[in-house]
Amino acid sequence: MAMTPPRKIIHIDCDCFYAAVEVRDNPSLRGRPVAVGGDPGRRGVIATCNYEARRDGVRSAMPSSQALRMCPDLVILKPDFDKYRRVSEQIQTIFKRFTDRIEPLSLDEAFLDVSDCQQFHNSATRIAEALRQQVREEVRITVSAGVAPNKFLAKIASDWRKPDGLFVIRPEQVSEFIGALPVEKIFGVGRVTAERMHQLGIRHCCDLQTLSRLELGQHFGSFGERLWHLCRGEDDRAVHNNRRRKSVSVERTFEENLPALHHWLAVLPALEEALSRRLANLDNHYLVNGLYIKVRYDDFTSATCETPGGLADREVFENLIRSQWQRRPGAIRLLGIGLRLKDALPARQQDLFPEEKRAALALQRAGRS
Ligand code: DCP
Ligand code: MG
Repeated sequence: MAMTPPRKIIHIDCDCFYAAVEVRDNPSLRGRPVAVGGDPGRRGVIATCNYEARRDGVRSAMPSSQALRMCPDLVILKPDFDKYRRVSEQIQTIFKRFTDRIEPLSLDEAFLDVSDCQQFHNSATRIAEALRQQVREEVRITVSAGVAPNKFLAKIASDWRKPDGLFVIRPEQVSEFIGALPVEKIFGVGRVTAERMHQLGIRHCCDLQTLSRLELGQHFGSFGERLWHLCRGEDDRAVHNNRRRKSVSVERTFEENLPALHHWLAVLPALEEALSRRLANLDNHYLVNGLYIKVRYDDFTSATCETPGGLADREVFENLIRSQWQRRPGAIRLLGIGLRLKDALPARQQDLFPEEKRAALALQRAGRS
């Protein structure tokens, strides 16, 4: 069997992205602990913070009030998502100088497949350095990069020398690198799974490698098969350009918990309106492929309730909220609604599928209203 040469994947992740952009635009903040996030008096949380603030223990998703207690000098700024989107687009144009095989994961993160890039004699390491330098000079923020033969390892590598770092895992280094990797670094291994592994005496990927596929399946269910590959540093997922949006949703956190079903339902009109605005901003090559609601209870556990279907209709959301209340009544601090999306057929083919056409029209109406 002919062996295909290993891929050359770069994973780019901006350093404390929102905070870096804010400090860039306001030099008086340089050297001070800075966070971007919500108002501490209104249950706001930290979206991100710079490394000065991280030294005091401030972290993403921490309540802003707690962050201020840990770091009293912390400057908390309101997010400016439009600005971050513009900066993100500017970075993407730099990526496009090297390849068009780009898969953005979020505003500040992307995979690039540079296997066929002819610049720098096809050296992925030098391409990554050039990318980092061009972003630094033209956008004036720093990004960290990981270079590896696949996405899984490239993503771990970009984190390895953060901030402003580059880390390269060559194909011949994979087996040594992965063996020593703590299991917590595997994407999909959260706190609970890691704890279970520790109880089995498994701390590093080399320990996982001693388990058979069958044993991995017995301990970790459907994740077992994927784990078998990941703990060997294997990942054959391709870099998909223009990843399509899979869902669109809006949610609200309340200043006071909502204790009763009628309170839950009362929020729905405002959420629907916000969702419509979101939809209006999407191009319309999507069809609705399911509806869901999400709640977070006062003990911070979350739940979602979902139904298939193509029409984004008030009654369906109401029924989902009612079923969640039946499943578990109680006070909630957050409620969200969302739509699962799938790609629409080209307009001409829609005539062949009246159901899909109807759904597309409903989506457009929802977007306009
Ligand atoms: N973000 C957020 N809420 C979170 C995590 C992140 O709003 N819980 C936002 C703010 C970040 C951006 O997403 O700037 C990118 O997320 P990262 O996890 O990459 O975090 P940063 O880029 O801020 O920091 P790092 O230097 O660790 O990459
Ligand atoms: Mg980042």
